[in-house]
Order: sequence, then structure tokens, then C-alpha cells
Amino acid sequence: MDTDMERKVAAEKEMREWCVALPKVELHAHLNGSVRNSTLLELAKQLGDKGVIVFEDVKDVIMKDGRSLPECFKLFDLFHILTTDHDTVTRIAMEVVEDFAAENVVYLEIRTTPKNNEAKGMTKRSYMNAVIKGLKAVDAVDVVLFDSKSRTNDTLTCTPTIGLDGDIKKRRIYVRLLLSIDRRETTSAALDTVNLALEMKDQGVVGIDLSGNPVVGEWETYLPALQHAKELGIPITLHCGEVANRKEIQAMLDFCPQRLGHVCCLNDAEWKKLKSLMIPVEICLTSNVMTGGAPSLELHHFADLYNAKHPLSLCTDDCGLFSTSLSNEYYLVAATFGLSKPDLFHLAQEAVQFIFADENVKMSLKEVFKHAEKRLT
Ligand code: 6MZ
Repeated sequence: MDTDMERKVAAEKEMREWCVALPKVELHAHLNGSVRNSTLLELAKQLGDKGVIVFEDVKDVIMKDGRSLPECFKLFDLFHILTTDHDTVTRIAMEVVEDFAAENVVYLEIRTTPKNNEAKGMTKRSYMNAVIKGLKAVDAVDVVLFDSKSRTNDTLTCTPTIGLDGDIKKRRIYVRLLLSIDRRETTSAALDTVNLALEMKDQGVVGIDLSGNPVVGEWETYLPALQHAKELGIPITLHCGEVANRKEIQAMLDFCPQRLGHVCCLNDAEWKKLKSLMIPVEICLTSNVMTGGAPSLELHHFADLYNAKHPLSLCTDDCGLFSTSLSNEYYLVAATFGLSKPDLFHLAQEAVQFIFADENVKMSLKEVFKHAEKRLT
């Protein structure tokens, strides 16, 4: 006879496996925040051997569990030292896609900050070329990077191969890119990023993100670039309300982007406005709790938005940095807020509405969910 504890453990295992099997859409994942710890350690060891860093110090920082918001941004500076050369960027882009595909993410928008690095002969464009090289190098799964309409003789890209048992025979993941503007950047650097996004729109780039340390920079600095993107018709997502910056939150809501990330520190009037505007929200549970944007999982604003039927999508933010996965984020929602499997399925399926890729991709993804529904609910 099983004890209560054994039954609980078995039920948790079964639910976690179901969350992995669920097809998922990831809309908020930073490339350099999603790098495997094992890769970071390997890169740190190499730089340690060359005397560029002290490996033992860096190892402890990489393996540490809790991370405050200021610590995150110190860590990103470290990660950038480890990853910013063309070959490494290619490698991490490849690994990140493999990792998301391995947990049945069927559509992934990776965001990354194009970087100039003279010492490495790197320009924003060459950085992005290195990212794309990585996406194309993925072999374990079928990566669909370009808009299907710009591909010729390739109807298969819209029709996942479904086996008799309902499983996708060769896993397929649609990958799109968002170019991030870092809050540390100047107006002119931000404009360069927007122009690059336009230049690369046939190479999988579908949008612009504003991110970086929320206590750095001024809204007015990036506004010309964001306005330019808006005029060009490039979809935009903004990191909003990670800290209680009233002026910026207000300006972001007034700007009315296609999506917002986080929305942690909104006051009552701002909540009301967000809800009336119905701007889809990228929810990052683990990230918000770890960095103090939400007091706990139980008190996370997910519940309020979900109950209000506000458009939202579960995301990881930085699955490497916060040791999470998209499947884990779905599991946490079930365990914390009591959502059932059909609720979770519906949540994952609804996220298709908020992707920045074109209608063809949306239609393909709807098919993927239609096939999976029979198996999973
Ligand atoms: C704000 C974040 C972030 O672009 O080098 N980034 N910005 N809030 C967050 N929540 C914790 N997590 C990541 O990836 C790393 C960069 O993404 C942004 C920061 O600008 C960070 O330097 P890329 O690939």
C-alpha cells in the first residue's frame, strides 16, 4: 500500500512529465541568460587557464542558487566576457535552441542584444550573423528559422510530420529572433539596433525588445528608436515595472507596445490601464520571485491577470541564470494556483496568439496544438 507521501511524489512526477510533453511557446528568453551552466563552466575554465579570470571565483558565482536583481546584472557582465566572441555566440545559440526543443517548445522567440566589440572584430551585424549560424547548425531537431512565405518549395515547414501515435517524428521548432536594446545604450546605438532588425527581417528577426538593468537609463533615450521601430511596423516588447519607476511605467503603457514583460510593480491605476489596453504580458514567475519583483509564487500577479482573463504567456526569462525551464514554469502554475491539465493546455495554446511571427506560422502552430490536444487532455 502506497503511503500518502509516495502518492504525492508519484503525482508530482506524472505532472512534471506531462508539462514536458505539453507543446509550449516561449516568448521571453534572453540568449545569454539561457546558457547551460556546464557550458559557462567550460568557458570559464578556458579563460581561467589563459589567466583572464580566476576560475574558482567565477565557478562559485555561476553555481550559486539565489540571485538578486543587481547580482543578475553583474552576472550578465561576466557572462558576456565568457561568451562574446563569434564562435562562442554560435555555440550558445545552437545549445539554447536544442535545450528548448528537448522540452517540446514548438515556437521560440530568442532575444539578444547585438554587440559591438572592437577587440573581437565584432559588430552588431557580425554578432547576429554568429547567432544565426548557431541556429542553422542545430542538427538534433528541425529548426524553421525563416518565414515560410520566403521559403520556396518547402510546404513541409507548415506541416509538422505527425506519426501514427500522435508524436512528431522529427521534432520541429520554429525559431524567431528579437533584437534587444540595452538600457545602457545611447540613442544612436538603439537606432542602429532597430535598423539592423529591419535589415534582418528576412532572416528570422521579428521584433525589438527593451531590456537591461531597470535602474539604469532614461525612457527618453530609447524612445526615438522605439518610435522608429513602431513607424517601421516592427513589433515591440518592453521590460516594464521590474522596479517601481512610476514615470517609466506610465510612459510604457502610453506607448502601447505589442507585448510587455514582467509588469511587477504596477500601482492600482496602472493595473487598470494595463487591463483596459489588453496588452499581452510575458509572465516570468521564477525570475520575478528570485529578483524580488514578486513577494512569492503564491502572491505573484499571475493569479490576478489569469483570473481577469488578461492575455498572458508563461516564459522563462533566463532559464540558465534562474535554473528553470518552461516546463517547470507550467508545473509551478499548476502546483501553486491549482490549474488543471486542460487549463494548462489552453494557456500554452493561447500564447500562439501573441507571437511576432506571421500568420502562416500561427496556423502551423495551431495545427500542432490541435494534434497534441487529443493526446494530452
Ligand atoms: C532586464 C534582462 C533580464 O541580450 O546578452 N536581461 N534585462 N531584466 C531581466 N530580468 C532578470 N534578463 C536578461 O542576454 C543578456 C541580457 O539580457 C538582458 C540584460 O540586458 C542582459 O545583459 P543577451 O543575449
